[in-house]
Amino acid sequence: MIQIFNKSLPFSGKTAIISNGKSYSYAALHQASANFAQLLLEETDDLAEGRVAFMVNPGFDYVRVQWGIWQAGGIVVPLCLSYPLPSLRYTIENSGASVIVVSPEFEETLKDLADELACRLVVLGKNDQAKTLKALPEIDDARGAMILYTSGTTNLPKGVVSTHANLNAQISSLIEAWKWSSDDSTVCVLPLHHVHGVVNVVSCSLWAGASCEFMPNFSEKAIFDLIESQRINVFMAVPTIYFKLITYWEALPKVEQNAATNSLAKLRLMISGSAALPVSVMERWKNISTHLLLERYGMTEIGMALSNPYDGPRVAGHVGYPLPGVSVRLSDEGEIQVKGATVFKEYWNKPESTAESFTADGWFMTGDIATIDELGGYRILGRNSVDIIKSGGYKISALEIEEVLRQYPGIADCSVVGLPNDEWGELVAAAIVTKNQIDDKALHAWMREQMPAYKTPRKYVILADLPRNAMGKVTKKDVVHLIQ
Ligand code: MCA
Ligand code: AMP
Repeated sequence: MIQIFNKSLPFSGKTAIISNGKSYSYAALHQASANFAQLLLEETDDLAEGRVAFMVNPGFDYVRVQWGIWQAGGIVVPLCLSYPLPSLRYTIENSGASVIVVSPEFEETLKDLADELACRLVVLGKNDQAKTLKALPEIDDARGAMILYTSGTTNLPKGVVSTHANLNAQISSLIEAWKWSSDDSTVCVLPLHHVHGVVNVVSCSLWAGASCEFMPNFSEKAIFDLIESQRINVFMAVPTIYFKLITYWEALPKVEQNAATNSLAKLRLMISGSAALPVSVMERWKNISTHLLLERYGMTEIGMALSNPYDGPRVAGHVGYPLPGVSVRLSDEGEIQVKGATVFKEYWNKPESTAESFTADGWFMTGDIATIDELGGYRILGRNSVDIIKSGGYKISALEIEEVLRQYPGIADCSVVGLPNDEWGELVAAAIVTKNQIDDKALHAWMREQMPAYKTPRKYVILADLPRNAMGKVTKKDVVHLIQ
């Protein structure tokens, strides 16, 4: 049986999920996900690692679909809700999904694509009633469970395949390190096509028998209201979100600031990750909330690897120590390398990329550069690729954006870089060399149709030529200086 399902069985009477103003018990989740598995098994006894892509709103529906796919033996491929059609098409085609599940409002978006690719289209609330009642298949831990797409040093995102064993190891490590229990309650404000939201928040809370509330859209006010209602005691977010919460709190009248601070102080745990937490954000948040944020480090391919201690001292600018069950080392060049049951199985259909990302003795090469202090604590210094940008906690490939930009009429050459930015970590910016006059607004609007908003450049600077080294290679550090 799926571990997370199994682990949560003793909590059947408790609230598992709060979404759209409704509470759902674990029993309701068990029942609804088993029903969804039956629907997927109408024409087969086992999905046998078939991919099921789903574009489903955060909340009870998302989890019942996710658990249903797992129980039917399939691999979940969550789609980003803000993706424009070309990005959705890429993910669905690349993963070879044979079934697409949508919340009703996404039916129109994906109907034609489902037809074209001969995928079965399941619309929640419309054609999602199971007609069969079969024994659910036995799921071996070694089976693929999830494919998440991550941008890397290639121009197109790669699918990271994690097995059930990988997810079980990732979740149980965090349950132990951060002392999750069934007394906890949290809120998910993060997107559900990445590890931070899917594993750290939703899966950990449900594995522990805690409750998880969902917020459909990010809203500073809604987060403060929820914290003041004292319905949650654990909160996780990316540094950009803490920056936004600080800005919001600073604009509140004094009496509301005090009320917010009092409620924040009652939380058990506040965590930051997915991108470097600036020391200034950590200090300002400590003054506002009384919490010294627990910063941790992870990656789609490995889940979480390093974490500041739950009980011991948390050091600003440091990401702490290896998590339970995770082995971490630094190469001679200072690269973080990781081994253990949490490490993913493979890049989907990319055996060469998979092989290239491991050392000969089986350690995953993260591409992040760090140092270790005398106590064994890690501090991230940067990345070994200038082509990877982190903005708002999202990993973005400069090469992917350059590839798209080059297709725009009038662009002769381009170079995409990340500019340091207090709020977003890095801001995506493009230096472009043009053949004729280009209207920035039209270019930006076109880019928004090609890729999700978080990937599109926020600044375009026209240069006569791109700076290059003696070998003719564009020197991105110089691009940053030229357009900053
Ligand atoms: C959005 N906007 C941006 C960016 N994103 N501007 C500059 N840079 C950006 N990156 C603009 C939009 O275009 C819009 O402006 C305005 O901000 C609001 O857009 P919206 O999409 O509504 O943004 P938001 O809802 O305020 O989102 C901010 C956010 C979001 C909540 C911080 O970026 C977010 O959810 N980030 C978390 C990503 C995440 O979960 N990463 C974890 C990856 P306009 O209206 O003018 O267009 S997993 C991972 O990294 C590993 C495993 C790990 O360690 O966790
Ligand atoms: P992703 O591929 O979206 O899973 O992003 C993983 C990357 O996020 C890592 O390789 C790091 O570069 C970065 N990252 C995650 N957590 C931290 C952190 N606490 N400090 C600095 N970088 C981080």
